[in-house]
Amino acid sequence: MIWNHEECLPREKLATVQLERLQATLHRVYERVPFYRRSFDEAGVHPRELKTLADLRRFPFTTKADLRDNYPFGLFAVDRKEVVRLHASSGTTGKPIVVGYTRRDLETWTELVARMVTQAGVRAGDVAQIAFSYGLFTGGFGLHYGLERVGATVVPAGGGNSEKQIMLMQDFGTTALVSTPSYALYLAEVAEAMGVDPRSLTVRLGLFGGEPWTEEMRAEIERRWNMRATDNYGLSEVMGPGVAGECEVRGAGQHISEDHFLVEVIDPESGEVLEEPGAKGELVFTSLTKEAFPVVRYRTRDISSLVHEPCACGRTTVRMAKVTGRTDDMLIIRGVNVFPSQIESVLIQIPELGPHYQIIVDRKGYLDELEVVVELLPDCFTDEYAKLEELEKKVAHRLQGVLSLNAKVTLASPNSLERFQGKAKRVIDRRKG
Ligand code: DLL
Repeated sequence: MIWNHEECLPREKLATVQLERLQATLHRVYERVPFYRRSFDEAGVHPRELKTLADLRRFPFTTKADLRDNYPFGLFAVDRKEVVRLHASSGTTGKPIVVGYTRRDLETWTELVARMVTQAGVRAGDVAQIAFSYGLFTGGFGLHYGLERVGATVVPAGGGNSEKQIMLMQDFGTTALVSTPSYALYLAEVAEAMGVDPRSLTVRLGLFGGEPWTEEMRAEIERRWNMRATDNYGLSEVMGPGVAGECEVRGAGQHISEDHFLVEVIDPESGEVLEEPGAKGELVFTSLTKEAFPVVRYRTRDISSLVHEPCACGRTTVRMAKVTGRTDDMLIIRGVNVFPSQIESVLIQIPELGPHYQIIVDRKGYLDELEVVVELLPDCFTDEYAKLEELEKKVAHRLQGVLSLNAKVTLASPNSLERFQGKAKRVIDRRKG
């Protein structure tokens, strides 16, 4: 089912719409936001010089540091009085990144989330339990209004209260769970500990996003819940959830709402736009319809690639492949680039291990050390030292195969590692500071 015919515009028509909106956005920020005027002037470009979509390359990037430097409202393109909602996400320093929405922005957001949840398979009459926190994080409120718009019965459970989440699922007949993928796995554990088999619940669909996850983790969630787990992507700076989401075609990737967000993939080192179809690089977004907080060439630091072939679902928008990590969470350990998602995909394939783990990076002398602490499944827990040692060796060997790096593996007893109700914080880098 398609929510809005604009998801299926012929590509030439879409390009026309994008160009018009892009020109309007550039003029708008140049006139209204001193930061953009300055940065365009410094780069020697003016909005009127943008004649084609490709001309956007001549315009400068915007980074998280620019957002931080203009904290809190410096990048707003409307008077603060027109802003009816604020959200925030973590910055690189103590202060968060603040984003604002006008009434029309909230309407656009609602429509884009309605699109996204429809393409994932939510229908009127579904009972959608939102286990994202409602607050400055865009997850809770962002999903909420779009789900209501499609006619789902929304259960605004919020983050945390895990046992209660399970009870609500049982009593309300929840059919769709909305959360981070790691919380979905945790909730399965909580249910099991309560003596409830998650597979026996009515949850048939998961809408997961907010953090990177692997295909292996998807398979694990689907197995434990007997549900279809879908991925959706967004970031506060660009809007929140609803930037992109998977359709019902398995493995197709996430359709980007290109009539509202122009996407580029760049080489994170050189900043050059990568033209080859399927090239992997950093996603860069320009908003096309936002009023309060437009962004021009915002560098997401998220690594992905684009799929341009037409999708069997009929939508004409490009799709993004699963995000494999961020340029800034990439760990460099003894000169080797390591993405936490690589480690996860190894761990999750080893049947004795549970889905909870921690990556600790430290420096001993001049040498970086990688330690992976991972929980054993309760059934595989033993106090036979030799068996544990053998398993640790096996895990280390598999990690070596994927990372080309020796890792110290520590098996932890079941339920000993910290659990997260929002985004999991799995990397501890002790080399910093
Ligand atoms: O996490 C928005 C969101 C909420 C998306 C709920 C989906 C569902 P931020 O807190 O600003 O916004 O964090 C954005 O999270 O740049 C990615 O690095 C990461 N991220 C978000 N969704 C995904 C995903 C929300 N599906 C940052 N896969 C982004 C991988 C994701 N990473």
